[in-house]
Amino acid sequence: MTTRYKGLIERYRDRLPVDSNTPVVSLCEGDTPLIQLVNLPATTGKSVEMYVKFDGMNPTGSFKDRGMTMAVSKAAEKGAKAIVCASTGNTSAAAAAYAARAGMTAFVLIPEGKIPMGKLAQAMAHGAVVLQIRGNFDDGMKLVKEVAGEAPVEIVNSVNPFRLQGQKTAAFEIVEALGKAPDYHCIPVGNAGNISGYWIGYSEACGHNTASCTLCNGDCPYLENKLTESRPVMVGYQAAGAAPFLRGEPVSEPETVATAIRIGNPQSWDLAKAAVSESKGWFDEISDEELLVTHGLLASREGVFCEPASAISVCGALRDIKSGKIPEGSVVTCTVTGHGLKDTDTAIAGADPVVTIDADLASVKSAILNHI
Ligand code: AN7
Repeated sequence: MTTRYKGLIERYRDRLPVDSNTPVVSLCEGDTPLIQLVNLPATTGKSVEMYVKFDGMNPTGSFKDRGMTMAVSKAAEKGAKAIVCASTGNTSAAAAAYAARAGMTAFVLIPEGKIPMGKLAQAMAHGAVVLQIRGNFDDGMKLVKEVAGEAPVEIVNSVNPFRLQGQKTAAFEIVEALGKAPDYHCIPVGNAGNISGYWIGYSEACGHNTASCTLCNGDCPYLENKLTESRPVMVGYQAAGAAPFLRGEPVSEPETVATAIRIGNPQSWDLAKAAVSESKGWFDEISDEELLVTHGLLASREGVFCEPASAISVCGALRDIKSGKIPEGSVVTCTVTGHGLKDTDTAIAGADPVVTIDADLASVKSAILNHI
């Protein structure tokens, strides 16, 4: 028997809407590390168990691969020849890679000048048709929904329900790794697909065994096959300049250094609101300054190099642990959504400068002694 890991569709086939007719398009996504933080939790002065689900370790460097393997496999099942998405960068990278593998054309709409080079390079290298629009993500999303009615292209943004089906598997992996659900799950919120996907996953993992479940109305298909007994409290963090859930309405000119979540009109509004209210969780906002500090600390104190948007979950969790909103003794998981190599410009701008010295022993020695 081969033990080679073949991606999340094969791993969770019995919990996903696929059958023997579905041509599985996979890059062995999923099965990402759940890394316990060993240095940062102590900075809160409280005792908690804190983990990051490092989904930046997926094949294209973000959690989007989980949804994209499902969306592109289902598009292939329908015989689609082309896919389309709007993106702040990571969805376009994932769409481009999975389309390349499936022999499809990917059309990606990105906001001009607002995605980091790593993500642009991915879309271009995988052969997507990159359409840079003079507008933001929300403008692109609107156009994608319109064009899908006029041209033979399959939308692979998270308005495509298969995306959330793939993304729910991260919750299964966390429950399996911990042997139970965490007490709190903290996550960045942009277009609000991922928080919605996690809630589906955590709910299915425990057979929706809570009184009021908007997902299944008490008729969970997995009740007989539970992985755990409880669901976590869901906490969604937004960048302060792009925080429609805090404002209670769409934001027309979202702005943040965390370009991945520079989104003002989240498509999964209702699902995300339901996840937070059903779990008795909350949304909160984080300033660019705060999230950049945590972005630096995750890399320099924990060895976890993520992109700025991804640090917001850990930043918010640390703040809420310190204030006691998340109680001492809790098991807290934070999704770290994308890899740091996606956005090296922001990382370099925030790090200590490179030291340039002459190529001789005395210079190297004195440089070392200066830093000890
Ligand atoms: C690193 O790529 O929307 O709340 O177009 O890339 O599910 O949207 C990216 C979103 C968090 C927010 N962290 O997740 C896109 C896009 C990273 C991201 C989010 C994104 P959602």
